[in-house]
Amino acid sequence: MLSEFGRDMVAALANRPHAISPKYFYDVEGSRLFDRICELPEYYPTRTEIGILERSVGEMAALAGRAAEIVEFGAGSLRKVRMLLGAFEAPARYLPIDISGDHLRDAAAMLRAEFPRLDVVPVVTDYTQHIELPETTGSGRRIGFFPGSTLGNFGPEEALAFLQRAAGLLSGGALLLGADLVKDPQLLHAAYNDAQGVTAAFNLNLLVRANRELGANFVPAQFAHYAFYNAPLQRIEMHLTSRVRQVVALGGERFVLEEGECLHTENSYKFTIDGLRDLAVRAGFRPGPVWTDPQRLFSVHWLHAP
Ligand code: AVJ
Repeated sequence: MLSEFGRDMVAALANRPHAISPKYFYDVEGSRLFDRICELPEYYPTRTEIGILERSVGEMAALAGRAAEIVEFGAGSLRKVRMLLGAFEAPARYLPIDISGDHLRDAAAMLRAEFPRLDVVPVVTDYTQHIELPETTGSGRRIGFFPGSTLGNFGPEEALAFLQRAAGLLSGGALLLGADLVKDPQLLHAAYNDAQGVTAAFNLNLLVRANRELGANFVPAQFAHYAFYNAPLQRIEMHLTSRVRQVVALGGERFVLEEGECLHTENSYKFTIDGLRDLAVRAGFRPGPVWTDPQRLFSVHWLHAP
């Protein structure tokens, strides 16, 4: 029996164009490589968003009010949410949503130790699907937190559908959303083609994971990391390009990859501030303040959920 990853990888190899969800990047090694990406000189989003939060978390805290419940979509590193938990007035609950149960348990334990008065309620689920949350405590507003521009992994329709569901879950509260901005293509290109090759290793690790977890026989050295900015579609595309004609065995089937054929592994959409606010309005939010850095590389949006 193949896992969801197995079924999606078989479908990716069987269908043309070959494409798979970027959610499969994040096994233990993939998460470690992503943490290294966030430290790279070329990868500006993480440090820029942290700078924005540092400067403006006081204003965000005032908007959130007392005893807020923070719902984080995809609990990656705790660094950013710690900033909110430290600045908000007596936050009541933290509900991190993540597909990795192990990761969530570790994160929950750390935060309980650091914030003894905080009720930490991990929710193990795939936030790209339907989400069920426990009842609110009714003490304060429910504030969603979706940093890092992870929204950019969704296509326009999926992003709209996600935001519509988030608006429903957060009704009466708000969503605090990080969105990477459209900018000079050279800066975007460099951020996904770093000199140390960490992004390449992150992309290729998908094949290593498939070999280990699915018994596939990918030879990572026979694939090239290929990332470029598709300006008309406002997105970075990441692919793994077959360097030679090769045959891959997976789940009892064999798939031919021609020389130069691509497996599309990620889209990372970039936004304009107005484009993001329009999208939020269509999803049922009422846009509030937007914060950016002086170079306008990245944006953080307060979106009221009526
Ligand atoms: C986690 C989806 C925001 O799109 O920049 C980083 C993932 N991929 N380098 C991004 C990623 C390659 C990242 N997100």
